[in-house]
This record gives sequence, structure tokens and C-alpha cells, in this order.
Amino acid sequence: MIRRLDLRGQHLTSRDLRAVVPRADLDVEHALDTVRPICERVRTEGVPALVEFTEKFDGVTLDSVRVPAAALQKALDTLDPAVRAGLEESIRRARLVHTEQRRSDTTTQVVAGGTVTERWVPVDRVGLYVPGGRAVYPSSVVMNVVPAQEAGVRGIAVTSPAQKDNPAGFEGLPHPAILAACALLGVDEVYAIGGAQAVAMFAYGAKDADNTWICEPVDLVTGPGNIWVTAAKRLLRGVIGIDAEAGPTEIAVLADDSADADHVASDLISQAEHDPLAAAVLVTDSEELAAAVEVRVAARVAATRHTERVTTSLSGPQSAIVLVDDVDAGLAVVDAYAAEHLEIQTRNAPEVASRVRNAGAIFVGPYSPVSLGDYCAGSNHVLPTGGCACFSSGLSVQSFLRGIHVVTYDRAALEGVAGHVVALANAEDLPAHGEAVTARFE
Ligand code: HSO
Ligand code: ZN
Repeated sequence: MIRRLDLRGQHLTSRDLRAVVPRADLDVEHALDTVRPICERVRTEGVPALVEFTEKFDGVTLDSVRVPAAALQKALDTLDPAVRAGLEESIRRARLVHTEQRRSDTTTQVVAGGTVTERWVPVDRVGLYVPGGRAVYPSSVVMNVVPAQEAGVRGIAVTSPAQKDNPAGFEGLPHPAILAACALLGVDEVYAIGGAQAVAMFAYGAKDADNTWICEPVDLVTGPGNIWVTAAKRLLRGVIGIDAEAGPTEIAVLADDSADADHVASDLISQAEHDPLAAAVLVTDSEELAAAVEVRVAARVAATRHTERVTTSLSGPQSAIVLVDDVDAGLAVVDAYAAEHLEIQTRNAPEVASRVRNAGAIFVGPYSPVSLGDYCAGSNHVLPTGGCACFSSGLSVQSFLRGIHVVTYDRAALEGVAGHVVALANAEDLPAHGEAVTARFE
């Protein structure tokens, strides 16, 4: 089911490795052509366009684009107590971790009488996208909202697609578990819009026929979504800030012969379960482990709930068992792959993990599976995919902050550096820059 890629004895450089690691190519550019007119119609027409697209793409006739407060409360009141307890624990742990991410302002005394302060200021208003297609993700409400709240963002809006098959009493709304998660977190601005049109709604805002704002524009949109959401984020970046372009979920496992084959198999399947395009990659120096994982994958895939989706994911070109000479060679492969989630299931796992350079999140040792991080580790599960972990990080308090430099020099401090400013300004043929300094001492 899952192909093998044998890199043993090849001594590839990291550049070469980047070209050979399994990777699906996601054609976001192509999707841009589809989402452009959708975003344009939301910009010019507002709410009527949102209603029309929701009917067309989600098959739902909306009573209201915004979820009424009573529906949020009802969703919380009727939430399964076990799910409520799980969400509460997830929120509690995420808060513990994200509170610690808050940065304090720093002031540097550059010279006597001259300081630069870096002031961290939260974004005013954010739009958080919570997917609701193949699966619904109340856990993603937690992972988006908690860092935004901990950063001190005042305006937090959540959107998630209206569901066709909602239980009675929740018609025309996002999934009730998502509404309940919003209610638990104290978020009362929730919309029943999904897809590219949701990103456009956040970017441009949306007014109804009476010209009143139903949703005001936001400064930043975060959260994962399908290819249409990703394309809209790419298109509207600049109008709004975005966190990252999220692609299908990925798991890489670096394992040696000490790993438990059944645990590795279950972890690979856990992420393959998200999407037929999800990627599952095992990197190992043990042929015995590879063979044992193949056996356990086959057994588990046959018995799991989403057999077809998992089979497509595992047998796709984006998934593989990569055989390497040793753990060091495996580290080079996982660095080249830059997985969204990387598990280290080797001897001395913490030491091996400390040498990883590229990953969205690292799960260390036999008792830290990715699905723990998906829900209840305290870490964030909105993470860079598609190799973007080489240059970006997962969602955090930092994603919602801007660092503003505050420059305060007195007369003597400015006079002391005036000559340097003038010389540099003249070198750039911008003499008025220098004159703005010297004018103060004439
Ligand atoms: N593994 C997904 C997050 C998730 N899993 C939500 C279950 N629910 C992307 O990190
Ligand atoms: Zn997951």
C-alpha cells in the first residue's frame, strides 16, 4: 500500500534530498482563477453574494450570515459532556503554553539620550477560519482562538461553513460542536460562511442590502482550510495579513529498530485519516521495522473507519517508507522534508530531536503521538505544511502581534550622530534626508 523509497548508499546532499522526498504538488495557482471572481463578488455585493455562494457550494440556505447568540448558547448546553470536558482540558493546556509566549517590550539604550523601544501590539481584529468539510474541527477553534486571546486581540471573529446535515435546531449553521467551542471560549462573533467567500468576507467586510455592516473587515486571517481557502488567502494577502498557506496534513516518523511498529502504523494512519491528499512518511534505517510497519498498516487500514480515505493517502505519491543508512542520514531526510509533524521514535529520542532543524512540531519518544498534539498537548496544531517549516512556524501568540519600534532621541544624541546620517543620505543621493537632521542645529 505504501511505497518504499530506498536512499541507502546514495549519500545525497540536502539540496538533492529536497528534490527526492515525497511531496504532493498542490496547484494553488490554478485555484486562483476560480476564487478570483468569487472574492470580487463578495467585495462588490457583500451579504447577497455570501448567501448565494453558500447555497451553491455548501447546499445550505442561510437565515443569517452571522450565527445568533442563542444558537451558540444552545450548542454549548446540548454538547456531549465528554466532548465538553475534552475541549475544556484542551483549552486549559493550550492556555498554559500560549501565555508563556507573550513577549514583553524591550528598551535599548543605544547612546546617552537615545533609546529604541520595541513595543508588541496585538492586531486589532482577526478572522479565524475553522474548516468544516470532510471533518469538523472544534479543536481548531481552540488552536486559533487561544493564541489570539493570549496576544490580547480585542476583535475575534470565527467563521466555519454552514453544514447541510446538522441536527435539528441547528439548520443553516456551522457544526454545533464548533459553535459550542466558540461559546466555551467566549467568542460571540461567529459566521456560517466557508470557502474562498469566507476569506473575502473577512478581507473586505460584508454589508447587507441596507448598507449596514454584517461583518466588518479584519486585519489578519488565520487558520487552515481547503485549496479554495488557501487560494483566497494567497489572492487577498496584502489586503489582509495571513498566517500561512495550509496544505493537506503531513506526518513524518523518524524511527529505528527500537520503535514499536504498531504504534508507528497507527500514527501514520491517524494523519492519513484527514484527507486523501494527506501525507504519511516513515524514515527508518531498519528494514525489519519497515516490513513490520507495512504489516501493521495493512491490518489497521482494513479495520479503521475511513479505510478508503486512508488507503488513498497512504498509496499516493506523497506517502512513502524511506530507507536510510542510519539515523543521521534519516535526520538529513526529515530536515529536507520539513514535515508539519515529525515524530522521533528512536533510541535517545530527545537527543535526536534536538538535532532536527526543520519541522512544524516535533513529537519526541514513544508516548508523544501527533494526535496528542492535535488535541491536548498544549502545543498548537495549526502548523506549516508543504515544506514551509523551513521558513515559518506554527500559529502562536506571536502570529497576532506586531513589534513597533519607538525611537526617542534628545538633542545631544541626535547631534552626536548627525554627521553619519548626512554622509549616508548623501551616498544615497537623498540630501533632504540629511537636511532634516542639520536643520535642527542651524
Ligand atoms: N492534524 C491536524 C489537526 C487536527 N487533527 C484537528 C484532528 N483535528 C493538522 O495539524
Ligand atoms: Zn490530526
